[in-house]
Amino acid sequence: MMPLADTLWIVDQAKSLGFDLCGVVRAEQFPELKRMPEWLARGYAGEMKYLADPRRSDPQTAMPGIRSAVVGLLNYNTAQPLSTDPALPVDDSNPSGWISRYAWGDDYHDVLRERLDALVESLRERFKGTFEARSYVDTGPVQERVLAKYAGLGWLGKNTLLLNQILGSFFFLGVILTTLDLEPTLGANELPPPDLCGSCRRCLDACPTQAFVEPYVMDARKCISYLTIELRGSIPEEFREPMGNHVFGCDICQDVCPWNRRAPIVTIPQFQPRGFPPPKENLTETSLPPQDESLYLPRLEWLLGLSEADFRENFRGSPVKRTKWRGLIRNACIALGNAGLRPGTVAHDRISDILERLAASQDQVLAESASWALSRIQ
Ligand code: B12
Ligand code: SF4
Ligand code: SF4
Repeated sequence: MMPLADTLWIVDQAKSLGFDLCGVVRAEQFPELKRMPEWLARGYAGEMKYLADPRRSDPQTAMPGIRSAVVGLLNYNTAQPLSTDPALPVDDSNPSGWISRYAWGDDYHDVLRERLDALVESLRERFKGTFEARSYVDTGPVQERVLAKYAGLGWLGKNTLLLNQILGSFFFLGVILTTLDLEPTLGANELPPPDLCGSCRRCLDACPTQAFVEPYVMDARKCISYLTIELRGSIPEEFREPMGNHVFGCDICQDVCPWNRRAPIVTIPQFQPRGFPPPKENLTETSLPPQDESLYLPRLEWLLGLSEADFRENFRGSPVKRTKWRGLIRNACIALGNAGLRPGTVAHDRISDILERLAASQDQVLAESASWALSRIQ
């Protein structure tokens, strides 16, 4: 095994490349991973078939010759208020949707990959000889939170996320899997950070779709993040009303977490909410009044009116592109069905027109979602 000094050097190097924290862990089958077959057998993964890859249950099989994983953590806790903040502006005649904090700016996969690749480069400069080192952000056949826990970066909370006593949970994880035999960050007799959830159960009680079947266990099929991003078909009826104004992801089980209350704010430009200038063309007296648009509380009517070309342009290099135009419009329909629009208002007339057009679409999912929204606002 390589000396501890090499591990300390890697951690320093990761921090100098902009990671908030970094830890090294041996590739082993940690206890949490043994529950994976049962979790899958219960059907909790829904359509996320890739989660059944058996390598995900045992890091020793994730890459030929693997010995260690380097885990990098990057904070995305931008300054804007939380989705649960009672002071958020509410305008029934001009309703806004909620896009998850992680998706306001540039795609985190790209931001983290760039930093991880730079770290791999420095490993190649420092460590001579042949070794393999591959960087992954979500894409590797590993469970990043479990590796991060045993790399000493935090504990797995009742909301299933990794929490850190200082940083809370609004951060991303990325890993480098390597054949280098690195000394782990935690010593042989050291345990990972303790679980500080205690008797708290705020996340469990606040989840609008009751996605937690018990503390630490999620039925992902019920999570708004899954429903708005991963699910391709129609959103099951029972979840539509609980979805509220969510159009992409959900932050509620993190927003209510006491460990996020005093978490440090980041100013990384790539994670700040994207903004768009108001459209200049084809405005009439009855058009949506032009204003600067933002991915922080975007106007639902603006989202609903985006063409496929607008979508491609606005969401290039953004996490939102994952749900595709069709997914975002489907989600905006559901959110508008929940928005309490008052009949007889100009906004109601305009939105009804767009929904009626969508209800006549050849696309079954869009047509059905728009019809549902119309049935709720008429
Ligand atoms: C699939 C996935 C999702 C799915 C499933 C979520 C989940 N909790 O697993 C969906 C789409 C819902 C999702 C949502 C989100 N995600 Co996500 N997601 C992933 C991904 C790609 C894989 C995670 C995975 O393997 N899940 C599978 C299950 C099996 O894992 P599990 O919940 O830990 O299940 C274990 C426990 O239940 C345990 N267990 C303990 N007790 C018991 C008891 C019983 C009876 C059983 C059966 C099991 C059990 O055993 C299970 C197996 O080990 C990771 C990236 C990666 N490659 O790791 C990002 C990741 C976890 N996601 C992330 C983020 C940011 C989010 C969102 C915040 C995005 C958003 N705002 O919308 C939400 C958060 C929702 C939440 N509370 O988790 C971050 C988390 C960072 C952090 N602080 O932890 C990650 C690490 C991505 C990244 N690169 O940064 N995500
Ligand atoms: S992200 Fe939202 S829907 Fe998903 S588990 Fe957390 S609170 Fe529930
Ligand atoms: S809200 Fe409470 S129970 Fe949930 S993760 Fe945070 S501390 Fe743990």
